[in-house]
Amino acid sequence: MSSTNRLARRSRLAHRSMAFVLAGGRGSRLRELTDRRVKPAVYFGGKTRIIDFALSNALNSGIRKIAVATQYKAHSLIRHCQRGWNFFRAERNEFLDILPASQRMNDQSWYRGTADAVAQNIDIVDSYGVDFVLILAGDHIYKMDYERMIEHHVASGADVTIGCLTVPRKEASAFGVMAVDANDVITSFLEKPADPPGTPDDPDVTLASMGIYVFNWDFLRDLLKKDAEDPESTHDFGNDLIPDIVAGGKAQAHRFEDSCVRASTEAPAYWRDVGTVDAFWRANLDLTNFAPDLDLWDRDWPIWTYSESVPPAKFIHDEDDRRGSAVSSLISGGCIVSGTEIRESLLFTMVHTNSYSSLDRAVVLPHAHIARHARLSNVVIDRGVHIPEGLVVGEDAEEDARWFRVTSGGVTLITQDMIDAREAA
Ligand code: ADQ
Ligand code: ADP
Repeated sequence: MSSTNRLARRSRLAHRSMAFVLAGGRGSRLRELTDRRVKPAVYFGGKTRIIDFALSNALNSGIRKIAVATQYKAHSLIRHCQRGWNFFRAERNEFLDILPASQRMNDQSWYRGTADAVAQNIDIVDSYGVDFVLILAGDHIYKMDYERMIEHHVASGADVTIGCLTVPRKEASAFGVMAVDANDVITSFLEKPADPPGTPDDPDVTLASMGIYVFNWDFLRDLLKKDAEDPESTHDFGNDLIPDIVAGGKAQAHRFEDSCVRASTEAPAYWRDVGTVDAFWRANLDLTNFAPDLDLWDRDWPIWTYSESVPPAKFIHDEDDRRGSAVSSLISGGCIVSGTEIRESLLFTMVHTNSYSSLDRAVVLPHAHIARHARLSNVVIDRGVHIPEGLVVGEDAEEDARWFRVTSGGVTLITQDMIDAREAA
């Protein structure tokens, strides 16, 4: 096929597809960070939120029809999508539709599982008039060209195509894991097995599902209708639908390496589940590396978001001529760094720090305020927290654990409720 024809065919495939983003799960391992917002709405990378990665991948892949299913603590997520993801043109049948649980016609108002979140919206998906449905999770950090996955799906003629990556065997019990034949057709699938098997080539790694799927909509619609009637089913893709297809149909594995968008040709394929406070802290701070594996600077694959209109970050000397400074750090717009020394840290939008304070390996979410003489290291500070004058965190683990959430990896999570409890004591 000539390259012009190939391009034409590709752009038609994206045009004939929609992305259905599952954004309803809580993400309880992020602890207090998800007390008020669902995991996809959690901030990541200085300006963006976790869901922006899946949404941007869809947009950059040419997909202009997106539905986001929400239920748990959805206000923050819905507001973010309304503010930041409103540039689609309805005149060209482009949109981002938010589908909260509880507004559908039957009495089952809550989504019972991931498949049920789609099943309860069958009539809406029908109205989009698409041939292919790409099911995504709203809670992973990666860059991927989904159109390549859809191409692979069409070329192989599979019933479902599942995005997959290799993960260390000892981490694989959090995933659906699969075995494949020479053509990467899936021969067996186990959802979150206690003792995941290794691959034939390497006993220490496992081929794991990314929880993203491409279906022909006609096929998926029939499957969802059957599943809805099944009293044994938990109405979940990984638990119920995928194992059934593997047993009775054709499920194709699509390797993430084949369609990931890399920071450079030598860079590793980057995919992270920032599902724990430790992983969240680490992945944010990795962006301060000299050459981060996740490239947020790539103008060919931007991560779109809602961003507040704020002035540039400002660094000022205090009255004793101590320099407000930041090295090996990312400082977002609207920040004011006044006489604070900041090292290997990431400050989100509109953070304000005061004199005689220091921050080391700190991830500070938007609108936090750090008063004078605070010394904080290895911390995650929630949105809008007011750190009181003189607070020291990261030097005495026992004292930290009295008031704050200290993880097994030695990171301290600080929320306003914890600060309030400490002040009240
Ligand atoms: P899990 O990671 O356990 O496994 P799951 O809890 O099913 O994923 O959530 C998948 C996505 O759906 C998440 O984005 C979540 O927010 C959302 N979600 C969960 N329940 C929902 C509901 N009732 N309504 C709307 N959205 C909901 C899955 C697969 C595994 C695979 C991993 C990869 O089942 O096979 O390996 O993802 O992370
Ligand atoms: P944003 O969406 O701006 O990121 P958050 O994620 O921090 O805001 O908050 C999510 C939801 O929790 C919003 O509905 C917000 O109004 C609410 N909320 C934030 N802080 C508090 C609080 N201290 N008490 C009660 N509700 C709060």
